[in-house]
Amino acid sequence: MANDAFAVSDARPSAVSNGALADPFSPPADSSLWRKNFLLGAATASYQIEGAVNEDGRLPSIWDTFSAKPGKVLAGDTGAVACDHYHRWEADIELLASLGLEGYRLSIAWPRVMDAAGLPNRKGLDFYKRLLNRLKEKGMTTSVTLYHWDLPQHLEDRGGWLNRDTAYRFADYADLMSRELAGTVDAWATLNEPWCSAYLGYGNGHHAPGLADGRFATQAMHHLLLAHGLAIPVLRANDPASQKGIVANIGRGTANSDSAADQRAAHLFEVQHNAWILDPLLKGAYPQDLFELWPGTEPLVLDGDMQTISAPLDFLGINYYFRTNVASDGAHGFRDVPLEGVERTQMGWEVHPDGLRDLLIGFNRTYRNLPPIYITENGMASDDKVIDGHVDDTQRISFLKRHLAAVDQAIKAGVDIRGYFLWSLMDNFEWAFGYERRFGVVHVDYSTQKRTVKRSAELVAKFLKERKAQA
Ligand code: IFM
Repeated sequence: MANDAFAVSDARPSAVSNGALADPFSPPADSSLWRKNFLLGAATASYQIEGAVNEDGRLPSIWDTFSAKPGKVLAGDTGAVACDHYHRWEADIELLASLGLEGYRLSIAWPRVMDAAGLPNRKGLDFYKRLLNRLKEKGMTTSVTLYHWDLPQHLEDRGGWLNRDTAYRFADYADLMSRELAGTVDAWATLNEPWCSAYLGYGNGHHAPGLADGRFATQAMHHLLLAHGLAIPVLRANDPASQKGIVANIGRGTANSDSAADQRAAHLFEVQHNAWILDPLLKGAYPQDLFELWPGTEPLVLDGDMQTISAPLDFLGINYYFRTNVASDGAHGFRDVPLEGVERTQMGWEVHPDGLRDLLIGFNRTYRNLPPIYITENGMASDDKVIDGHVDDTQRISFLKRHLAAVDQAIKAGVDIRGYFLWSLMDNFEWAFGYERRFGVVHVDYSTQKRTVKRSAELVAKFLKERKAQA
């Protein structure tokens, strides 16, 4: 790891004056995290953990197809088995509950619950019913994402997100799920990270379905957002007591210099990463700067679409991981200028908690109608090893502590943030990086499926126990 600045010092137990060990995770006494109504949970996603891709009538998804193609995923890994959560879900929920986590964010595999004719697949539905019922028995707050990238392959065969019809099929799927699962879901998120679905899936081909054309990216985005907008009233009608929202991954772009060109480059980075999604949702229009950055990529938008897309939300889910330092590319765009000597994770992503704080505060200024926020993902990958039955993930402990401090700072600056989900509950299939990159607070040995609670999870559990015990 090219990283001397890696600040683990506050993540290691150190002697304090009375001889006790300082807790390297516990937030300071004045942190908003001590508020009992600040939800702390963990997140996962269907294709990344479930496995059982051919069981009980599940249809193929675009990720089954994509990961089967040589060279698309590191080491040729696929989600065929993953964490075998489809069979081990009961033990996994016990583990989640044993950590004292209060919320669980999961996603539903669309190809598991609906057939190609749009009819329900009972066996798939029953899996999620059992899962959600058990979570509720455990007193867990449940956050369910309808689409975390595993589009049924039969829909991709008809154009996927380039086909407007997929948005209507998504609304049908949302209808089925909210009729079947109403009462067990506290929060519905329509989409996870439409930026990744559109840009990585259709813009540069790094993700399924692997298409690479800028015009595809913007059109796919429009249909994804339309799908979201069509689903919201359906979810409201079928499950009025629950919260409805969407999850966006946001990126911090900083300028490599004070020059106007580099400042503009950083602005454009954030336009394509954040405003591309948040402006249509919260302002009902695409940012015009986007089409200066990507000329000729305006999507086909029909009358009424933007109104559908900008229907009010109960919450906005925010996923944050890193910052990107950029400079002008000398034309209309930006280029990455990776900084030297900064702390990075196993993904090579720069650790930059201030980026999360600054973006949250900025959104609160830019969008007058910004709904309450949940941090629906935050975490990091490290090459964790089990040694004598333990995983001492010191960098993650420090990472989480610093990002939670950034969340606290944003709350103190007036942003309405209601909770935080660790990404991820357990190591899992990290998309194009397969199983090499470990994001979990629980380690998974993929040869035995043994779960080992990492030190980070132990410390989160300790904090939650202390918080619960407070008057
Ligand atoms: O693993 C992913 C997750 O599926 C979506 N958000 C980012 C995570 C880390 O890359």
